[in-house]
Amino acid sequence: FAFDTVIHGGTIVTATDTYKADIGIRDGRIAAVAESLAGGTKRIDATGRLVMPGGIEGHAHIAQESSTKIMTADDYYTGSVSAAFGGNSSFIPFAAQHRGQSLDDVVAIYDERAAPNSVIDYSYHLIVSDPSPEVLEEQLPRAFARGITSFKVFMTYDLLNLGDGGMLDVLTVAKTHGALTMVHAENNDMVKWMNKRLAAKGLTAPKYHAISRPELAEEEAINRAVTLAKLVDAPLFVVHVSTEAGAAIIRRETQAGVKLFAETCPQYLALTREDLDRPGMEGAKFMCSPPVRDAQTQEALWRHIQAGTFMSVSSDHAPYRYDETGKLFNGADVPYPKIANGMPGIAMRLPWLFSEGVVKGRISANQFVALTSTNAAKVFGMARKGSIAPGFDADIAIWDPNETRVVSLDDQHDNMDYTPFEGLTVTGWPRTVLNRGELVVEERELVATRGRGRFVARDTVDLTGRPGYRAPELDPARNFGADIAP
Ligand code: DUC
Ligand code: ZN
Ligand code: ZN
Ligand code: ZN
Repeated sequence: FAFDTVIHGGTIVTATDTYKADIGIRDGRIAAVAESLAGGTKRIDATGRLVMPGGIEGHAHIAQESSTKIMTADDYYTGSVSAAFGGNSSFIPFAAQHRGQSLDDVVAIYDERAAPNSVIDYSYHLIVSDPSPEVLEEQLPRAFARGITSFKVFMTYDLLNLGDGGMLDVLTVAKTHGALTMVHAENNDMVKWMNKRLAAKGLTAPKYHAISRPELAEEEAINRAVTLAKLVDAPLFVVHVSTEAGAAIIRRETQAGVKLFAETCPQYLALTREDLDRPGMEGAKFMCSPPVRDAQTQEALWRHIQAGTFMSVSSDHAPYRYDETGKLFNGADVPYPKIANGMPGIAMRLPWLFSEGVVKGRISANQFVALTSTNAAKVFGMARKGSIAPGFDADIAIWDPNETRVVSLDDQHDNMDYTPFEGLTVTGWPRTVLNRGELVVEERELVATRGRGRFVARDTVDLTGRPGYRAPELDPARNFGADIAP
């Protein structure tokens, strides 16, 4: 047996097991996992280290223009480098359609942005903002056929939200092809009404952003999104859940068999609305949508992570610098609705979750792997990624579980001028990351060449354990006289 690389002496952690073994890699894949492996053109000593599947970042905004034309600070080079330093070996950013644009053009634009630049494997979730008949009947199926098997829709923002009918159309097309619809669930009219009331009182500082997007706006929209998905018995993924009430809906309906998935993000566990209450515009650094909430919500979201309500914890990396290219694009002293929503964090997702989750005893190391890699591989259709076993891609992160550092901007390796995690103490850091057997980061030095990452054509969503829900009127077995089931 000839191996290109052998990782020896480490403790392997997967979503189900923890054990000491060596890993033999050949032609980019894991060829053997055994107690002791000789050989290897390159041998990596992992003594005292944890050897885990590389993270799969399922939610990031990279080289993406917002609907109001503000470009993220990270392109596919800096974004993928930052992801790799954060222990990720692949990621799935969004490819965003602006209204009037064909999805074929959108995919071509993002291919140009990603292919020459990414240092790790990548795919896209398509953001659909304009579900015209051509989009629904031709372009979405074409995107699906080339392995883009998930689509994000919005229930908020005037330039993005589809309305309930548009959502039903997208859900139905996705269902027909085995694709997955992701949803940003906040009630648009509730937010706009709050904005109007706050503006009338002159309350426009960044801290009012958190007030303007009430927890009830998320709860209502999650309930509505799940109800729409039930009508057509389509799978649904609720992104960036930030409330206890929202998580409770996910839990209840998942247990009832609905084809439902959800994530939350470190910012909802680490930050509160008090972080927006800073002098001047500083609070803008902590603005994201949905907004960060309070300590009670943090505890509730942790309980839902422990109980398995969330299938993943994603970064929602949305990097807008604290300058005129990003947060202050519309001016240095503008009301909060004119400030870009989002914060960076792709390099902190895994270290932060490991430190707060595994080191502090809230979750096991196996749960950590499930939440950061294995479940994303299953739900987003990356069958060869997300585990350590013969036949899988050699996507591996080697961690020092004992290294303790205070978080700084230098650790991020992104193109940002701040990190919202600055000053937190984090124990457990990824040191070496491989993607398809190639070193991307070695002992916290970048060794990959620009553009080595490859597009991953994805499979369909794994719906194991989710029988679904049949609306009686759309259930052919009930035969109410008009079969219009999608
Ligand atoms: N939604 C996201 O997913 N990220 C940033 C802002 C937003 O509205
Ligand atoms: Zn060995
Ligand atoms: Zn969103
Ligand atoms: Zn996002």
